[in-house]
Amino acid sequence: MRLLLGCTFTFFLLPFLLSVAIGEVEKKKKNDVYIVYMGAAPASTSGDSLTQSHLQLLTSVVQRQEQPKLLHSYRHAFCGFAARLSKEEAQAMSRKQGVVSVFVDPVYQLHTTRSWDFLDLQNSVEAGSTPGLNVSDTGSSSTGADDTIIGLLDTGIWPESPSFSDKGMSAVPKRWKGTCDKGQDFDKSNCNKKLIGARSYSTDDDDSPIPIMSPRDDEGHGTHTSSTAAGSPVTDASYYGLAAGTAKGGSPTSRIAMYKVCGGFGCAGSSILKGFDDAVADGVDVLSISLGASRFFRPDFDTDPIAIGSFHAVEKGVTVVCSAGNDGPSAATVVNAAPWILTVAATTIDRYFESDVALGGNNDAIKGEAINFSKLDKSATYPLIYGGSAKSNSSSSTDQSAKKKKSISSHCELESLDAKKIKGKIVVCKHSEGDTSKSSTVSELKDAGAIGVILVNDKQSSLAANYLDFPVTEIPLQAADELFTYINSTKKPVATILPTIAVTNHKPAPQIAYFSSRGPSWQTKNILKPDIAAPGVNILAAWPPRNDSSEVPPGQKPSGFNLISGTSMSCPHVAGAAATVKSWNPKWSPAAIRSAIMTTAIVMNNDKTQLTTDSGSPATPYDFGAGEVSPTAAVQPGLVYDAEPVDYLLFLCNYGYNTSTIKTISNSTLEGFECPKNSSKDLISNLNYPSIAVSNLQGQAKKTVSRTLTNVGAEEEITYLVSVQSPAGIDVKVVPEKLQFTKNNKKLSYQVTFAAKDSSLKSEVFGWITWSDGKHRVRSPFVISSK
Ligand SMILES: *[C@@H]1O[C@H](CO)[C@@H](O)[C@H](O)[C@H]1NC(C)=O
Ligand SMILES: *[C@@H]1O[C@H](CO)[C@@H](O)[C@H](O)[C@H]1NC(C)=O
Ligand SMILES: *[C@@H]1O[C@H](CO)[C@@H](O)[C@H](O)[C@H]1NC(C)=O
Ligand SMILES: *[C@@H]1O[C@H](CO)[C@@H](O)[C@H](O)[C@H]1NC(C)=O
Ligand SMILES: *[C@@H]1O[C@H](CO)[C@@H](O)[C@H](O)[C@H]1NC(C)=O
Ligand SMILES: *[C@@H]1O[C@H](CO)[C@@H](O)[C@H](O)[C@H]1NC(C)=O
Ligand SMILES: *[C@@H]1O[C@H](CO)[C@@H](O)[C@H](O)[C@H]1NC(C)=O
Ligand SMILES: CC(=O)N[C@H]1CO[C@H](CO)[C@@H](O)[C@@H]1O
Repeated sequence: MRLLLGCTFTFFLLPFLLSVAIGEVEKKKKNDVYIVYMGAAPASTSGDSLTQSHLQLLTSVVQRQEQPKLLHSYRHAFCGFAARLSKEEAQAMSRKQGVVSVFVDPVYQLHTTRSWDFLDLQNSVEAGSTPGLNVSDTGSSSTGADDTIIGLLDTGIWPESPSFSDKGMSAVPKRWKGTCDKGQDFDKSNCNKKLIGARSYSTDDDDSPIPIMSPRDDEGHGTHTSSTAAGSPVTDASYYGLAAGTAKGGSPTSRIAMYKVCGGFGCAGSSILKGFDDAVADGVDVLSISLGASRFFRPDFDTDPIAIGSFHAVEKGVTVVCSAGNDGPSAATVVNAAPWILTVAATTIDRYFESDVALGGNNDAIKGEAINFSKLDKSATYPLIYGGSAKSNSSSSTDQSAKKKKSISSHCELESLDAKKIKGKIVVCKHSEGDTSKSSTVSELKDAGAIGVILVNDKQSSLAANYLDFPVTEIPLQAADELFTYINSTKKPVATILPTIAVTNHKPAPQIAYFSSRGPSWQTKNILKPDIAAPGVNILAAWPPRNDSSEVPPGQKPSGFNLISGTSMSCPHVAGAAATVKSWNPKWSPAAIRSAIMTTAIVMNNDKTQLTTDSGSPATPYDFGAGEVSPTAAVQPGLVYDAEPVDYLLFLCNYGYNTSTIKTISNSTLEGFECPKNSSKDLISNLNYPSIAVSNLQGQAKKTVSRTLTNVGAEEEITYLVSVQSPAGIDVKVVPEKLQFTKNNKKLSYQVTFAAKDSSLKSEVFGWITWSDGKHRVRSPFVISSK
């Protein structure tokens, strides 16, 4: 008899119930919401009977007076539910047969850097230079591009935005099973042939008679990401004249389905799972997810709603693209790093927002970066003062604290400054990481009567912060000498802050944004993460045109576009690319689509040199994965590294899950599945991934990994040759060095052996393995680490 019943639950098999004395539990405090994850949904059972069995299971554990309630029942892509449970009930639940894991509903965060603290913004798919597909380049005559559907788990959508116009689009594909939820300020008429689905999820179990939940976007984030992924072209888009051009999504012909899983508080794991469950059942092709756990939270694969939901989505052929997080530049900060996810890092684009400082005398202007809506005169006539020269002398102090005060006054900590000295002046402040936030410092100075602020950053940032109507610009410390020399050289220094202009063709670009989360993954060093990089700095895309004073410059109308930043903005660029690849190659698996995107990525910037971070240091695959996405090249990769769901099960074996857990997690028809006896963390490197990661290579050791390539090119008989870029200290041998594909041989394997030449291997080194037929270039990064 099979021990595991997957999601189904049968009473007679259950051991007696733990008697939790629950009738007595006071109703004083609401119990936490828990997620009960029960693995794959059985193909044959109807949704309603599953919900019924979930309710039975819940009732068997909960013995309170009131009837327990399911907050959500997951029953399409996978099985489980969310409900309020006491700790004891949760423990009892986790011992039930068929239950994989029981965990407190986590709250995840959006991966945008935007916040008042930092009001740094979002940047969207660049107007004008969208890396969209030039269809005439692909050599394909198919017009399949119409019918891919991109689902987003996000904050909702502003359906009236011109980016969601369905002008010229064909009828909604017949296979679509989604719906357009009715809610506050939202109904069926808000959906069209572009926005074909919209659902929203409540985390509240109070039966509310008024449908306050609605797919309408109260935040802006979901509107921005949706239009970045698949927005229709909008001419004359700009942010108050800045970044003007045509705004369009990465796959402007794709449809959009919004699953609103986030509110002002963040994104509940229970809603995220419901979004996955519905999106898979509705029939999306690609999911774009710009949110994740905090990097300190570290849920494992069976307690992370994104890992769970995406596993089952990928099992059903849906490509899942997620943001890597905004916790860079520290190492090991990447999230959403499961090997079935395509994980996206953020880069700059070749546009930045320049707001220069003009000094009195015969000085040149100093280049600064910020967005302002100020009304300062263009001639340098405003008095200028350095915060360090404006310190207050009110309190008597010891040498020590005087010194400290001087340093904080140079950083314009308000209590250290003499308001009289700064009134009516442009104030120069140094800024370091860990200081009071820039936006707070600026608003305090503004309240104290300053007429403008020049921030001197000791850390370069590629974000143009938005200070609305107050004149502010930011310059890097390296560029500040001239400013300080000038201030020192005269009794009455004067300056002005010039209007912001958008400078394009900026070099070098792309660069890795400092905030972009970095590899390696904390879960395993044998999978290289992140996978790919895409634009995520100062991205222009659609925005709800709300009258919100923190967003609208005084005297201006609300803007239907906004500039914001984050890996949140990078993710939908890649989701758009994935939809494009899928539309030209409808039969490809999520792994093949990922491979196409990764092996065709770009690793040079527009200066024809190696990618760097935005502070100028060389970047590595731990920063950008396989490189910057190239949507056009990804359509025709030549070869792909494919993988099936069973490959991910072997990964889970090697990672440490046992056969019985894995059989519950996965499609229960895989009855014969057993974890190999030799399962080990080392064998994770053998997952047929488009990059290679090998850890623990110490001393003079060797490690061999294998890979299999599938020919997806137009020619059946074709020969590929390998070339290797090896790092110092490592011998890399590929066998064979030539792959000859034929009609009967679409798949060919090769082995790579990495040998440490001496025992002095640095913590990690990187290299590249590239297969080429003269036309296609199939490139994989690798990382070898000693630990
Ligand atoms: C399990 O996999 C089989 C074969 O791939 C498929 O036919 C079936 O629909 C899957 N069942 C579920 C519940 O995903
Ligand atoms: C698209 O590609 C074709 C052929 O390479 C080229 O002639 C055309 O100018 C390109 N169009 C755009 C908009 O880049
Ligand atoms: C600080 O000292 C200067 C002279 O050194 C004096 O003119 C000024 O009034 C003092 N300010 C305060 C707030 O005591
Ligand atoms: C300007 O003068 C201050 C002291 O008043 C000194 O610390 C600083 O190094 C000088 N800066 C330059 C660029 O001369
Ligand atoms: C914003 O305010 C203006 C004028 O106060 C008003 O006409 C407009 O309808 C408002 N827009 C929204 C979206 O509330
Ligand atoms: C498999 O792992 C789960 C979770 O760690 C554990 O509860 C279970 O007893 C294990 N099963 C076997 C057969 O080892
Ligand atoms: C592990 O065992 C499987 C059989 O279960 C075998 O095919 C495979 O070659 C083994 N791998 C290694 C690295 O020993
Ligand atoms: C984007 C923007 O409106 N920038 C403004 C910054 O301030 C100058 C005046 O100093 C305006 O002319 C710009 O338009």
